[in-house]
Amino acid sequence: MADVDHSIATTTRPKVERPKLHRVILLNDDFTPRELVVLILEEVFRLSEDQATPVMLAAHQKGAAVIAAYTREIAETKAAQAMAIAEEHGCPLAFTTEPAE
Ligand code: TYC
Repeated sequence: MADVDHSIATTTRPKVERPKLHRVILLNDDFTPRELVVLILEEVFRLSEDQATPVMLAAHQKGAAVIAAYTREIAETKAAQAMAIAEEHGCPLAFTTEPAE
C-alpha cells in the first residue's frame, strides 16, 4: 500500500501591515491671501475648488483644518511642497502633519 501523507497542508502568509496614515493640517495666518491657499490646496492636494474653499475657510475661522490623510512620507512631502509654493509667493502659510492613529 502506498504511503499516505497525513500532514495538514499549511501556507505561511507574511503579515502585511496597513501603513499608518498621517493627517496634513492647514494653519491659519494673517497674511496669505485666501486665493493662494485655495490654489495650493488644488495643486498640491488635488482638491477641487468646491473642496478646497471650505477647508481654507475652516482654517481661517478656527485656526487650523485637516486637509487629508496619507502615508507619512506622502504627507510630509505634500506639506513641504505646499510651504515651498507659499514661500515663492512671499507668504508664511504653514502646514503640519500628525499621525491619524
Ligand atoms: N487668514 C488669511 C487672510 O485673511 C487667509 C487664510 C486662510 C490664510 C486659511 C491661511 O490656512 C489659511 N488673508
